[in-house]
Amino acid sequence: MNYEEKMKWFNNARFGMFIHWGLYSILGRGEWVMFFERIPKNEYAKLAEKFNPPKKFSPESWVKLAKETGMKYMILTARHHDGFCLFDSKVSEFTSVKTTAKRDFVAEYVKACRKHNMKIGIYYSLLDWRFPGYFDKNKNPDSFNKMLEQTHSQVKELMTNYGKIDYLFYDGEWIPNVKHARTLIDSKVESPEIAEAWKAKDLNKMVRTLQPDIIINNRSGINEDVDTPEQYVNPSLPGRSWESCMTIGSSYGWGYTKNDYNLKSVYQLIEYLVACASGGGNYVLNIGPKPDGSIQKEFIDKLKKIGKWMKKNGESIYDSERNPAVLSGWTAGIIGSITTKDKNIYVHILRWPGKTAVIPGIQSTILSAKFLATGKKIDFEKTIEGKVILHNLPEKPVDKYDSVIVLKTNGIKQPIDYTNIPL
Ligand code: FHN
Repeated sequence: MNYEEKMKWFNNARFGMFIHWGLYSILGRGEWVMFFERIPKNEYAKLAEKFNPPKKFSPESWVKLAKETGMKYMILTARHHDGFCLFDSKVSEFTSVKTTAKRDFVAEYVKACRKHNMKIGIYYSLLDWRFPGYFDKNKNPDSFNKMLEQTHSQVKELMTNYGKIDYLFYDGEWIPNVKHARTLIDSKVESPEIAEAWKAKDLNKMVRTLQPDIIINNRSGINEDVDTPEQYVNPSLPGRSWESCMTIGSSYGWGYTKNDYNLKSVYQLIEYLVACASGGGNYVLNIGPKPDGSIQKEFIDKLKKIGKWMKKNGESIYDSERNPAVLSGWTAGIIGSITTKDKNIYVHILRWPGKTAVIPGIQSTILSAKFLATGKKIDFEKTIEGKVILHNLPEKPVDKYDSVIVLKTNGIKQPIDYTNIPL
């Protein structure tokens, strides 16, 4: 298949689930606990003896929740920076198959995804804190090279032993004292020195040979297929695929964090989802399951509420085009955001204005206006300079979070821009 066909499922998905799960989940203080608390690797490794989710736990419970939330793909941490593998590896003893759990969770995860027609993403951290050479490549080249060998061997295992993989999410590409351009602020720049250090060209060539239709993110030092802004929304240039990944709680709480009270509201999460869809990108929301595989109740409640909203309004999110609207910024005035698809303009009213709503910048000819969730028609007028004014709206918003109104156009796409309307 050609590139556009390969990217189609990703560019239409708009919504995915990230899963950070591993030994760190036992401690409940986030996935960087080994690093931040300077836990010696041999002491940290003992956690593998306690990592033994009950037999009744299955990753299928995560997949079912993702489905109910309206998500189309998932990304599971096969191995994070701590080096512990949730898969069977011939080049490491530090895996969930060779320690107490005696389970290949990646195998169980991919099986559950396929059963529920969920696209399969694998997260793999290039770095491994257990190798001293990672922290000082020049002082300890042998150790760095052993880590590099492990990385190439394990990526090959993941691309060979688990059937068709749809998306490879590299992470942990940064190396102390090696020039690294990608930052969390700007995820769109390549890092040739990093790519060279990881032999990323060879690595990705091997990946694409084993998985010809796979999508690879931009975190091996090479841009590949997808930009990955993290904890913020920043649309890539038109024609470039992108996804914003985010935690529900604090930024370093990707792995289970027991007492993280700084959780985003459902309202905020939907606003971010709409902002991504408005910019023609995806929103990947993270869950950090507890060590037994279960997901904390407040996360389940939030996701189910988003799922209810998606059931009624998903049409305004899935397959959305990159919206040329000046209004597309998610802080656009009293209204909110606009997503577009085919002949429709979807107005996401996140801040209900009352009986009348003014939507400036609509140049297209509007044939009708209605509420997406109910189909109820709305009285509207279109002014000469491109304002759509919605009349006789209910006093209260029709949706607690985001009331979506569909403006049907005559199909002739016009730019959505209100800056040409004189003040
Ligand atoms: O260090 C990791 C972090 O633990 C988490 O996995 C995020 C998710 O994209 N990536 C790195 C921070 O940028």
